[in-house]
Amino acid sequence: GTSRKGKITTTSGWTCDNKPSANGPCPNQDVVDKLRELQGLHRAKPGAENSWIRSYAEARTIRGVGEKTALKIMEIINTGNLKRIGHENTEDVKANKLFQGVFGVGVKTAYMWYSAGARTLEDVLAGKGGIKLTLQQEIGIRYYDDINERMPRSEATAIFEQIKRIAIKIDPKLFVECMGSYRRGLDTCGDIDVIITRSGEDGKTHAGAAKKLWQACHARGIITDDLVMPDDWNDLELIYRGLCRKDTQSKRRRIDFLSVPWEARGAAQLYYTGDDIFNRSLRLKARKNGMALNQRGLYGGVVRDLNEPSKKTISGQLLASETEREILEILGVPWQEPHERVR
Ligand code: DCP
Ligand code: MG
Ligand code: MN
Repeated sequence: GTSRKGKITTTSGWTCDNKPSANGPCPNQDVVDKLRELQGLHRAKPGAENSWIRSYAEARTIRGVGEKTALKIMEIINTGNLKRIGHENTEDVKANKLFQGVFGVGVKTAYMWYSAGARTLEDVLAGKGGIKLTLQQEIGIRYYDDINERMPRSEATAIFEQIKRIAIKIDPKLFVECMGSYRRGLDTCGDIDVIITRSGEDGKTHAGAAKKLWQACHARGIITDDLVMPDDWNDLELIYRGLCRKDTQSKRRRIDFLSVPWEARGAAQLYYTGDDIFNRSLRLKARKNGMALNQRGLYGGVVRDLNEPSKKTISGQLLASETEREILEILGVPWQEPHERVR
């Protein structure tokens, strides 16, 4: 992928092509072969995209790919196997699924651990076959069950209310809002997605606000562990990922911070509310109309390389970014409440 650590892109760690690497043959060669087959099929279709598939959402937006095919593609990506061709519940599929439940672990690392002889998380922790863990992976294993469990909405509310109180104390002009599945009104949340910005009308920016909030949340024991730190806490746009808890008796939960400039809040809200399929369809709509949408704004006059539609030759001028409404209006999409933006 093109993702920079801590930046907003998909989280897939897809790096294999069907070439042997310096470390020997690609460990996911079977998956690559299967995806290539699919890619070949979809290239032949009008309007099909030439890009790698990273998520169910992406798979789903390829013309001709229905729910079933998309699920199969995700299955190949996530497990390295396709049930339909008789690999269900084999030892390797089970171990790979288990390992990919560790935060930050994708097909590649899971396969490495399996190849080193590990079959359980205990094996991995014991360093079987010379396995070396990053700090992030250690935390991911220590709180494996907590992290993989969705929390009740009430717990997300309780955690977010504490964070909001802290934010207002730091600076009453700070704007913090709980996004993602929470804003869409779901009754369980996989994590807590907090957007952080600050009205800049007094000439001050939000720079440094996220860092202060992060430090204060640590000091109060709300944030307990860091998983992905931003490149620079003073950046005007940054992402942080960690663990938090409601109180000392509660389970660890995943928390994400997204800090953006005030001017970009609408685009960021739209992106961070999702869901991912809704986002994907908005982006496609923008693209079809010579525009481009990302978490920073909606851009017009975007000219793309005909052979590589993902490459922009002219990056275009900003059309809207301050409010979700403006962006949807220019896109020609009727307003949808967050709870309506669902798959
Ligand atoms: N997002 C996206 N594409 C991705 C990842 C995220 O568009 N590949 C956007 C849409 C998501 C939002 O970011 O709704 C938050 O991401 P989460 O992974 O936290 O997803 P949700 O909050 O929607 O679901 P969950 O309850 O599982 O956290
Ligand atoms: Mg979420
Ligand atoms: Mn999240």
